[in-house]
Amino acid sequence: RILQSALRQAVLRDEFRLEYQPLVNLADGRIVGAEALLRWQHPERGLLPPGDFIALAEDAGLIGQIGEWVLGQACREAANWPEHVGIAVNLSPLQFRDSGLVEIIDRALAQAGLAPGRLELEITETTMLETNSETVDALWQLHGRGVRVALDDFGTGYSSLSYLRRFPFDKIKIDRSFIRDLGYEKDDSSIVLAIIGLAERMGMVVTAEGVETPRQAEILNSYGCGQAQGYLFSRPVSAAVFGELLVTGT
Ligand code: G
Ligand code: G
Ligand code: MN
Ligand code: NA
Repeated sequence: RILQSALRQAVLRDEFRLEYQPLVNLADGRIVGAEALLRWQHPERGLLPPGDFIALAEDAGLIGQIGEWVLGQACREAANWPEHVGIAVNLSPLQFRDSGLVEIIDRALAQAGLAPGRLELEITETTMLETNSETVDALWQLHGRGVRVALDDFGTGYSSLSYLRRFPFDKIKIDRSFIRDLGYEKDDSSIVLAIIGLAERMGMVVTAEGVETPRQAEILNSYGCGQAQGYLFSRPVSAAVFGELLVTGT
């Protein structure tokens, strides 16, 4: 069990790291961006995944501070990459509700010297449940600056198509549970095809998550899915290794 006090110390001691998982353009396999994934370099337990401590960070009131560090670090590291390579950052519902969010993002971009169009914010459907006029306003402000907004884990939460109509989403990320049995489960193929068609007509990019096999990639490409992410291309890797992937081209 991890204690709040240990997490507080981790913030002070700067024990967090980001790993990066490539997002590839399905048609040619080229890297077009990365999703930043948070890890805690615990002094005794080693590298801990976010599932082990994000909920605790939220309960302890630390997610704002940690999330701000994530945004700053992700923007700084992305500023070293070629301009066509973007960076996606996951936002906790609590960060989303913070009235200072737009300012925090402005500052992260300015301090890193990163163009707003290279930053993408990943927001889950569950997060969208808790919207109010202020959060909606923040989304539109960020969108107005050119920051991109992605609806993450699409299809798993309380999916409401009205979100797509009311909010400025630039991208849908299809949850990996729909990708897993692609080509074997007829219903999954229908759902994935429908999401891709919907996104296309609404001018949104689609990313398929959890792509693990060449067959899944092939099917998704034939469906017209623009981007993919998953172990087939790469696991989440350190900034240094991601930099090498950018040079060698996957
Ligand atoms: O890295 P891993 O594959 O274990 O990611 C698990 C989940 O943790 C992801 O689905 C993502 O939503 C969440 N996550 C990863 N990094 C961050 C982060 O920086 N902030 C928040 N709030 N969640 C994150
Ligand atoms: O933000 P999100 O919940 O989508 O976080 C992505 C999570 O999915 C990370 O925990 C990452 O390690 C995991 N992941 C990424 N690619 C794959 C994959 O191909 N297969 C599986 N099973 N998990 C993946
Ligand atoms: Mn995500
Ligand atoms: Na996801």
